[in-house]
Amino acid sequence: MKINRLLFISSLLVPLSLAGCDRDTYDGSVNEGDTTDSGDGDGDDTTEEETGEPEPLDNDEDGLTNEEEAELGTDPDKKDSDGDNYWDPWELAEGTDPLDYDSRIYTGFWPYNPNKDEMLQGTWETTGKQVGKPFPRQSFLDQHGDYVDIYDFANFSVNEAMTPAFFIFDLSAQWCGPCHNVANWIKGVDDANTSWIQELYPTVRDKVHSLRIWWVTFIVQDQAGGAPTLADAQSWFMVHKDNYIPVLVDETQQVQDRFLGSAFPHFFLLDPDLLIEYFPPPGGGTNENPYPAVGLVDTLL
Ligand SMILES: [Ca+2]
Ligand SMILES: [Ca+2]
Ligand SMILES: [Ca+2]
Repeated sequence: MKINRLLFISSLLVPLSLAGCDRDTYDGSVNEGDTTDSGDGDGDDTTEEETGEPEPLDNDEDGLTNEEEAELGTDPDKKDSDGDNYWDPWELAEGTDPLDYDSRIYTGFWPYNPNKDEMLQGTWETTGKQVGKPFPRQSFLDQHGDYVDIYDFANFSVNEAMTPAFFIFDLSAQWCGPCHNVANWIKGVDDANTSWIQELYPTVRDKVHSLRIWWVTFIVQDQAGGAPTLADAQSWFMVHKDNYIPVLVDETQQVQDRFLGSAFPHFFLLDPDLLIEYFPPPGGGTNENPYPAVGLVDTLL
């Protein structure tokens, strides 16, 4: 079974890598697909040309015309007028101020995916641990107190390889010592509790910090084993501060109820579209590879 899954992941990697070249990306080409018609309209008899009406200019190709930007006061030559990583039209859509860096969609600078409504929409009814099942579209409270739509992370590709990032979901509990050790390891601590993890999975830290992979920590239980709150994410972030890692609160414990394995910490993989890529079988860990999903990140992603 494990070999089959490995082959499955390997077979996916090539087409996904190739697809990444054409896929919408976060850093400036998201709307290229939408603006191609106006950009290459010279050779085409477009409706506008037939009726003699010129295409409205959109210098920065952010989706807002120069005229609209003049009215709004945003920069017609910058997709992101205030430099907070969020394009002007995204901020208008989400109700933040495109001219104020401190008013931004996510305090944590998480990505924003303007195409998320077009993705396969997972629900709690349709999701599952089987390969290919979509993770539910849900907003979770993060360590900064923002509700984060998990689908905003989909198909994110600003890493050096320009391939969309896979996900490793980490289900941790506040009371769980090994969970805290893993969080320390990822952020870069080398001590007696973390060095063995680094030896087993030497490339994973760098893959997280170069955005090759999204490491997403779900706090699914508080110190007493009950439902977690914002305070748990905040204290987790204070202790294990790593700005690359969203710390999400499983307030309703639905993530735990649907996805917890046989022990904490528990890890599974999702592809860039948030479809289950690998879910470890019960008792799948070994001394050589106690966290098989982390092992796959190390060897394959
Ligand atoms: Ca514009
Ligand atoms: Ca603009
Ligand atoms: Ca902005």
